[in-house]
Amino acid sequence: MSSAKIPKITNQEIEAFEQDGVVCLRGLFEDVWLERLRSAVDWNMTNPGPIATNLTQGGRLHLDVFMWTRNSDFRAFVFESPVAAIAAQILKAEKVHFLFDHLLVKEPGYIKPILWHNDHPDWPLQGWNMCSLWVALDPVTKETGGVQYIKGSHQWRKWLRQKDALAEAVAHSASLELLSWNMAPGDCLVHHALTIHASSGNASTSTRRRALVTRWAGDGVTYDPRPDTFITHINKIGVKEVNSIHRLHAGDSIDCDLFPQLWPRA
Ligand SMILES: O=C(O)CCC(=O)C(=O)O
Repeated sequence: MSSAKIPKITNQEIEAFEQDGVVCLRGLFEDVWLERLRSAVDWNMTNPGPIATNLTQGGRLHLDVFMWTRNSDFRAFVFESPVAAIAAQILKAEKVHFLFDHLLVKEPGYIKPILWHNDHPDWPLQGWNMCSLWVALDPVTKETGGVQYIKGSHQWRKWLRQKDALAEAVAHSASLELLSWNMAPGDCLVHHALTIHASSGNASTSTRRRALVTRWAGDGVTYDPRPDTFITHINKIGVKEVNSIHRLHAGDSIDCDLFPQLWPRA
């Protein structure tokens, strides 16, 4: 059991998440966590995992996933910080499973946008109660590549991938309301797995944009090993936890070592 203080998410914040598909929660993570994560990010950028992505276009983009299986600081954040308790409150869940962590570093000058999409299509899961917690490790503005969301778009229940031309067309429809926030380090966005979102590159010449995203499933989520999800390249991460997912069948609950249940805490 962790000694981390558990922040109370208000009913208003939970309602904003349910209605808008995203909410910005302020100042939830103490500096000690942020410092620990920034050091872990530095480590990860010089020791990327087997399915990390590094692109250089102007500046550098560094993406990695499942760092918790290889690094004790990322693991401590997931298992011991308040993230699981926050996800449980937002999803009003009796229990939550951790899905994976996802690091997105946009260095100054990186120009390529992340196009409109939502997250669920890439996950080998079925169910409604899934969200991501996007934690800012730097000050974030639209200029440095902050995320923008289409308000209420989770309610459309559409799956959109970045490659779908439809996603761009939909996002540019004049009648839609976009949501975005300037953020301080330690602020956190929580978005539903079906909320459509995008971000620009990092136009700053000096400010980094490091974000750690953790992805969560609440009640009623089941396994759905569709071939067009991350399940197709999961073996490449080469860690023992992966074996556990291969014992699941379509429709099973997601109790396995790769998706540990972290709320309630053991
Ligand atoms: O960090 C970004 O710019 C995009 C984040 C994103 O697409 C996600 O968290 O699903």
